[in-house]
Amino acid sequence: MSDGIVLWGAISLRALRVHWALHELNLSYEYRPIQSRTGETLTVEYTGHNPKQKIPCLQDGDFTLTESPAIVNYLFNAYGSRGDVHMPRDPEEQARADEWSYFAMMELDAHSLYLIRRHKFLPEIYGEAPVAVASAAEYCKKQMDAVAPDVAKFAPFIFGEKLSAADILLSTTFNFAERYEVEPPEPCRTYRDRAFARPAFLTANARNEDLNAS
Ligand SMILES: N[C@@H](CCC(=O)N[C@@H](CS)C(=O)NCC(=O)O)C(=O)O
Repeated sequence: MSDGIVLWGAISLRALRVHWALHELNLSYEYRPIQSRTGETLTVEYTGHNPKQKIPCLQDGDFTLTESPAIVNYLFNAYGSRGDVHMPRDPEEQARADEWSYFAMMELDAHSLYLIRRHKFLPEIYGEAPVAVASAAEYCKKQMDAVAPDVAKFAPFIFGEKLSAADILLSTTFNFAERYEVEPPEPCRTYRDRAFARPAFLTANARNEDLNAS
């Protein structure tokens, strides 16, 4: 039984964000476990859903959405009442959530980590660029060090006891950094570990690794 939601994307750190949001919100969904760089994102059918030919992609009835942060925020805004999660209560809280989300998506994910991913771990596709990789790693480390004192004050999440959409984006991005060999400072690792110990994360992580459609 599904809630009319379909998620495309498996074995992907960015698809994992969406699996996690769906599980936090107790939403059932159909799963299309297509992977990047297998040709599965290049089919005519999938390109019709996402012309960028990337994962993840979410369908909710007739509504189709790409970009993992947009999907996570959409799910929380549309279905926040289905989970025991934190929704920003006023413009200041929304601004704080945006600040952490854009920091994770831009300063860490887009500016630094995706560059490292492409030029250090996939050089056969994107080419080698050791100077750019070293510079991106240094930049990423500096940015994480800068926010570490604030992360140490999370109790235990950005807005307190309950997990928010911004926590999904931030904690998964600290994890990308570790995966791509840029060690996050201790408060960021502890925060990531707390978030990743949640039952919804563990179930979502197993689903993201599972290649059986359902
Ligand atoms: N900004 C996008 C990035 C999506 C993305 O780059 N996904 C990767 C997998 S994690 C992908 O599909 N790569 C395939 C490719 O670049 O061909 C998001 O956050 O959803």
